[in-house]
Amino acid sequence: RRRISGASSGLPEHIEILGGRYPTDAITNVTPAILNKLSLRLHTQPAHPLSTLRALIEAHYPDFAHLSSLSPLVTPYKNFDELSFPKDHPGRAVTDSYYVNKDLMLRTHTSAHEVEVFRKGETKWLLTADVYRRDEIDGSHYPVFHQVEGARVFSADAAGMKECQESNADLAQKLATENIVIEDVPHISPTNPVQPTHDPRHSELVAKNLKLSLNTLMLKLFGGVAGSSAQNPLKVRWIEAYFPFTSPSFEVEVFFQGKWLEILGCGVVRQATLDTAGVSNKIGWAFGLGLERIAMILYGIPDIRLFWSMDPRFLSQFEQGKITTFRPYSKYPSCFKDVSFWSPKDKPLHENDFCDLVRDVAGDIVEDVQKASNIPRINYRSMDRSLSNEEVNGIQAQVVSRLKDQMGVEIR
Ligand code: FA5
Ligand code: MG
Repeated sequence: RRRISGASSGLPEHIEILGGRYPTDAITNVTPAILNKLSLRLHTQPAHPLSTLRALIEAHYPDFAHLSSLSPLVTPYKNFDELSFPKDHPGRAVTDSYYVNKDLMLRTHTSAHEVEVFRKGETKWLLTADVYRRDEIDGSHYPVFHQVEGARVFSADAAGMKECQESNADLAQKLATENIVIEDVPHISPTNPVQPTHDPRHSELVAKNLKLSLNTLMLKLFGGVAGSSAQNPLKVRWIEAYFPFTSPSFEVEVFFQGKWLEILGCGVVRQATLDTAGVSNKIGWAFGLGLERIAMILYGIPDIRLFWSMDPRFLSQFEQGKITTFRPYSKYPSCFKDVSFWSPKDKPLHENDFCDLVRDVAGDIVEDVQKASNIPRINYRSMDRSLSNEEVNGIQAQVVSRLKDQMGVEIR
């Protein structure tokens, strides 16, 4: 375990984040490049594709509460423990998540807010937010992306189940069309079990409501895309999944332009979550979907970095509430640089630490980091302009010197 910014490299004792001041410690690994994104909140920027997509999803759930302004700073307890993540879950590692210090982190998913929203007594709600994960660098991975969490709970009694059945009948009508083909899995199975405290009939009804609700959402989002025959009929595939905070659990994939695309994870909410929230008398479902992947498809946006572009050639193409096809502007030339080094045997350099360092130095002009014969190769390319040799060489020199100083590697 190592830090991107060690004390030796000038990590201050405190850092300012969204107007608060927080002490750093031995696991602090947030970088300025990441902290600069916190205030942008793309999902609320008028006319931004992510904002239009959020609004479309909210319009599909008109009688749900729509939340979108919760702080990304959460305790690891909220992000993981409240949701029944085991103590040794890999997502908790400093190589996978961003920590301000041992008691505060950037949420890795919108599920981090489930307990607090259920505790407020909300029974039907959507929550949209920026989420943060340490990851590799390429055209479809970015350390910040956006999720919409959705949930609905019913009272766990005859009245609640009647409400659920009525909702199921309503939704089934909307799906009585030739325009969607659904590949289903059983609501409950030995590998995707009902929770011990649940009546299996209740769990089945709730899982069915979840599926109907999301199938109608998929039809609305993907069913009407102009100019492509690939989604007529739209093909949706349900797959058994596993999450520590739902059971049974599912993933949904949509067949689009020749590929199955994972859109979301979901399931019947684990009763421990509802107990912690003080609403033990409820039973319900939750889902979490990624906005970027859907927006890339609907708008034809080829690179996930574009969402962060301030270039008018990008931003001026969009109008709030309208999905239009992105017109790419010219691609500037790329410049590859290899970084060959030995890392200490006892402290091998983690790929995510390498990528974060590169991202911190180079920002969005790094397109991807690949490996050529096991040597990391950085691909520099700006979305907005031509890079000069001097500029790339200067950035590369900074990458190399920070690798030496902070990561203790030896450059070959
Ligand atoms: C989750 O984050 C769960 N919280 C989802 C959930 C909510 C399950 C409620 C059950 C109940 P996952 O890590 O699979 O699960 O992410 C959910 C979705 O976010 C994915 O299906 C995908 O659409 C999107 N996503 C995940 N990682 C990335 C990434 N690196 N870049 C862009 N989108 C991503
Ligand atoms: Mg997943």
